[in-house]
Amino acid sequence: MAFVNYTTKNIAIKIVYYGPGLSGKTTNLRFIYSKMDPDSRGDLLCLETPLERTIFFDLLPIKAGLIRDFRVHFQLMTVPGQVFYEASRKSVLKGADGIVFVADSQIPLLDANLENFDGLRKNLVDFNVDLNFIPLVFQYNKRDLDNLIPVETFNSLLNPLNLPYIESSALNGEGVFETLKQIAKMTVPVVREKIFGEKKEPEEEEKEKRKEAVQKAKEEREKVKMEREKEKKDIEFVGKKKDPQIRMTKIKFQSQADIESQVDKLAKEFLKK
Ligand SMILES: Nc1nc2c(ncn2[C@@H]2O[C@H](COP(=O)(O)OP(=O)(O)O)[C@@H](O)[C@H]2O)c(=O)[nH]1
Ligand SMILES: [Mg+2]
Repeated sequence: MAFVNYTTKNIAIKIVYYGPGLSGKTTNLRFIYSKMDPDSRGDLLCLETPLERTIFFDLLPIKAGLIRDFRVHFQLMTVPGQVFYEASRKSVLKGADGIVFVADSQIPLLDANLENFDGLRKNLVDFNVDLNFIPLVFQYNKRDLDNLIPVETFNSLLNPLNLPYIESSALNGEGVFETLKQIAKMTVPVVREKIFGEKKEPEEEEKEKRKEAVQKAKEEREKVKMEREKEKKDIEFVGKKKDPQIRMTKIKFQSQADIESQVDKLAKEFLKK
């Protein structure tokens, strides 16, 4: 749920970039950072916890427009990708107002995308959030590469509700701002409703329709998963590129509980600026 400061008249909206490891979430934030006026954005923060392996996730605060006479800030956050960081993924997800699902379009990564998406759904259930009703945008990333998962496949497996999807090449900046605009467009009215008015429950019929569509996609995903288990190949990732122009501020956290409170604190600090 968005933070509101009634005294300074600021609203912070949390957008989480979710998706499997190396799908391009950080690349999205880096591109946004590099293209935005320093007055309209904060530092790109890179958060790490000293677990067995260092994990990173990123936070980029940006300013954008008004809701009534409240200034709107978006907190763009990424989640750590590795399978064993489910707990960290969950704490980043807590209180998300909108989600961008960044899928990796490389064919060998279809399973990773599907698994990660199922994980997203499960993690939200624990916060009593239904993925069918939270603002959600799909970004099918790495479209500049060869050997791609067709958009139709993605849509039938992940996107039975026909939500907005963007074909992107985050590395080249293609589709990055389009994605951000789309998720902002979907999230702002929901936040506005939550803060300034009654939240309208979707009609029962609409609820049922969405549930059915989602169930069908789930069954299809299971089928694809089973087929692909049989033909698992080695996965090749594209090489990491460092962008020397981007300065990242690193913050170390001591524990899982710390992550949540630190993220909250950072969000509130940015509201004062
Ligand atoms: N070819 C290509 N590579 C990309 C694209 N987006 C990200 N990458 C690369 O994929 C790797 C992982 O990206 P990163 O943003 O760190 O993934 P994250 O784990 O989701 O944060 C990096 O080497 C990126 O340069 C893209 O659109 N096309
Ligand atoms: Mg990352």
